[in-house]
Amino acid sequence: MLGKLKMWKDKSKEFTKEDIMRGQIPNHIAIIMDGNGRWAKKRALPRSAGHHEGMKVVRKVTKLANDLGVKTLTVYAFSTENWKRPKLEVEYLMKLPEEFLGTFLPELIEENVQVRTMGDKSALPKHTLNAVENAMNETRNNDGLILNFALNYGSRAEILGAVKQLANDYKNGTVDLDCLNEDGFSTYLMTRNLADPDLLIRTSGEIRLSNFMLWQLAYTEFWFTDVLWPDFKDQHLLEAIKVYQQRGRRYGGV
Ligand code: V0D
Repeated sequence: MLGKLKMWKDKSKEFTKEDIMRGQIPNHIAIIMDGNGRWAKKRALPRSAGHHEGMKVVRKVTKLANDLGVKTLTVYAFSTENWKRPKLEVEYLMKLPEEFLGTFLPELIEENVQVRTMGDKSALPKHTLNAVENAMNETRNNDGLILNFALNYGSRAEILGAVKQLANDYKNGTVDLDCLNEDGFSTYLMTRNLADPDLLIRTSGEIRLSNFMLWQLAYTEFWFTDVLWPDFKDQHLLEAIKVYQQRGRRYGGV
């Protein structure tokens, strides 16, 4: 096929794990894993093939992040908007947690990874929910990397839920508005026990947040790439962290 020229490789952008580990490692990395459908289309494969390939990349990235000492990895697996996709595609996606965990849960346990989720799990099919809850139970006492799957997650729904819960607590008299601050409010969010992300990665060339962690990303460094999620390699994660390390983190001060 024409136009399939190999892209120029910039050697100055290649890093080893050891290079990266000499610098500051982000505690929490969040990833919008976009481009699975486009990856499949380029190969004349069904979209499901792209999702399946993307699933394997989640496993690889989890391993590298854990090796680097990242504490939390949040991945956007299914958004509240994704229900609008064709029924068969949604059904396929809902089988991926079982397949992922059926294949990788023993390794995750071995590596001391803790599986968690955020999002409205009540709408998930029973078979999906069972697999996910089993993994959370099996890894509950692990204290290595937290692998946090955003599943049927939307940030506005999360914030609205928090506000409703807060209004309820106000009515009950269990919250004092004069004492409520940002930290207090954030305990109503689904990320209640997690630090805010230090680094957000989005693949596939889209430069937007798509309703992902709007509150939590207030001070986060963003790294966007044209690479499609199934093509995302260790080297890309290392490059994203390198860029993070080179950016001064200033929080709007001097
Ligand atoms: C498809 C690319 C792992 C993005 C990654 C239900 C879209 C592969 C999981 C997974 C999906 C979720 C929970 C869990 C263990 C694994 C997953 C979905 C989609 C949507 F406990 N990959 N993955 N879940 N894709």
